[in-house]
Amino acid sequence: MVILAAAIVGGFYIYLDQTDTTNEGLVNEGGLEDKNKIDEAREKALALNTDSDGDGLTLAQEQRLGTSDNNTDSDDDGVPDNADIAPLGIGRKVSKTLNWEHKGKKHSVEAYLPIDVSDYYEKKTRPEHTFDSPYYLPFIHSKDIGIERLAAELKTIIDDNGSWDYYDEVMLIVSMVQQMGYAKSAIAGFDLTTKYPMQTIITSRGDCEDTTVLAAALLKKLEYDVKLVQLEIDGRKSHIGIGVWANGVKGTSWEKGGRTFYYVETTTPGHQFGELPFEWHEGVKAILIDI
Ligand SMILES: [Ca+2]
Ligand SMILES: [Ca+2]
Ligand SMILES: [Ca+2]
Ligand SMILES: [Ca+2]
Repeated sequence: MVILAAAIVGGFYIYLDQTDTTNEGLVNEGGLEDKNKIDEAREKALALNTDSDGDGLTLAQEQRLGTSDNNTDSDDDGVPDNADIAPLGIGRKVSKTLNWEHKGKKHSVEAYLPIDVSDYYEKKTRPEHTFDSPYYLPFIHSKDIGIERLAAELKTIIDDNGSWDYYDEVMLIVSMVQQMGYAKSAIAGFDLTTKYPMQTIITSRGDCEDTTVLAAALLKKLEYDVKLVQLEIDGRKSHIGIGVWANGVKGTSWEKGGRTFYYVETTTPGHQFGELPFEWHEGVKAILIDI
């Protein structure tokens, strides 16, 4: 016999379709379903509010953007999801042609510069300037898709010129940087506002610190053993260049960690591997900075 009954529980009517007098099973079944649904909704809401990858965007925000909550940089361009104006890698890009001469030959590369990446480096807060390794590392090792592609283009030029030796390879990269227009004070000093490599490429100019950071970043990406060389006269830090590991070259060098590093100037065209500009020959002290 089927008994239909209604009861008021907590102000709501619950209709009971009973097939036996105990009706216990059916009442519990309906209540359990509702409870499960509520729990499910609550869990979903909580999950939407979590930030599993810790990039500052919740799952709900990542879903709206189309990014992943298990990846802080969903399009792998070096810009975190929460700072990326094109987080899915479909942003605009500008191209910059870099022309220079090396070993009597003209070279040209088209630098790929995504706007979302340059925007990020433009807005990025800079650390307080110090003359040491921890300060320079973020500038040189920043994962920057524009610089990575430029390094790959330079590697192709090197590979296509099978007859070049180690010094020619290093100087192909350095001479590209040397031949960029440089800020007026390039050789005279620097302004303590370090540019990220991408910014120096975009403006194609910088002081000695900017060109040194750019050259070091490109050489490092191509796995050359490089240090920064901070030059001091009378205790005053006046100029900066790079030191590149080599054996038995003529020129100015210093020892560090059992290896010899030769000075390489990054600002002015024409300076060769191991050539310290004459301005820095008298009473100069060099500090080699690991990068
Ligand atoms: Ca997240
Ligand atoms: Ca993310
Ligand atoms: Ca990104
Ligand atoms: Ca992006």
